[in-house]
Amino acid sequence: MTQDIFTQLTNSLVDGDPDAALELTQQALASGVEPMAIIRQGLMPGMDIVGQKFAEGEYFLPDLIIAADGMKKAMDLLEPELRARQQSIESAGIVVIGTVKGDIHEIGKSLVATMLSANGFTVYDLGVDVSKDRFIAKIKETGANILGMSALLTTTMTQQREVIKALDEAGLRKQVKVMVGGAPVTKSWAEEIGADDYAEDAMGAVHKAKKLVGKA
Ligand code: B12
Repeated sequence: MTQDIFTQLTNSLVDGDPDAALELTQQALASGVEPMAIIRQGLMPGMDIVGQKFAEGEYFLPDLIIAADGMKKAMDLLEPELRARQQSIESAGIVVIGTVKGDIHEIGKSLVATMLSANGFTVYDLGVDVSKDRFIAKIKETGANILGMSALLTTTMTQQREVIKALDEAGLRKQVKVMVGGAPVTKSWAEEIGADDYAEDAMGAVHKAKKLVGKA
């Protein structure tokens, strides 16, 4: 039964039916399926298939947009549920997060932001297409001790390096631990650009962030 709803959720994104994605998410929550399982086992496989079909030339940009719409509708429902399931006592740290300049992919970044905030971090989400100056200004303003940067395109990953350089130049590099992520980002890329860590997914990001501030 649960596997069945996961498959249907995956198909709703692949078939470009955002209303079905929303309805199935509602159904899954109502029947007690954990929100993180809905994301991991239902929605993310759908986005992966859509991405693959796009890369192979079978799907086009409108297909990506419709799938993203379905995922976002589902996430709007899931985010409050994710938050409600975690209790935070003291702030684990202050995080500034955003998707780098030139890149408008927001779903993964927002999921990481939600999970960090659900796990006790104070999170300032700058959204997408964030310039290095905006990252720097927000870190100065908030006294953040973690910076999270998302990049989904091989052409925008390089912005992560630029922001790290700018942090150095602004004398902020010692104050903030830098975490990078996004589909094309790897551990070796993180090392190459001098980031402190990388995580493959939102739960990994929470674990790594806690480690970076000595709370894990
Ligand atoms: C949805 C989507 C879009 C939507 C985005 C809508 C939105 N509001 O976000 C739209 C339609 C706008 C879009 C546009 C484009 N896209 Co697009 N898109 C995707 C798609 C299908 C899914 C991305 C997604 O949301 N995944 C689900 C989330 C939950 O996963 P995630 O983002 O990977 O995030 C997880 C981890 O990476 C990690 N993570 C993410 N961020 C961070 C940050 C930190 C700090 C940490 C620690 C971890 C972390 O944790 C997250 C949660 O688990 C991917 C394919 C794919 N499978 O990735 C292509 C993909 C990323 N897009 C691609 C392309 C080419 C484009 C366009 C250039 C297409 C075009 N010709 O215009 C444009 C670029 C626009 C721009 N300037 O940014 C390519 C990139 C190829 C490359 N290697 O560079 C991909 C890989 C598709 C493909 N296979 O070809 N896209």
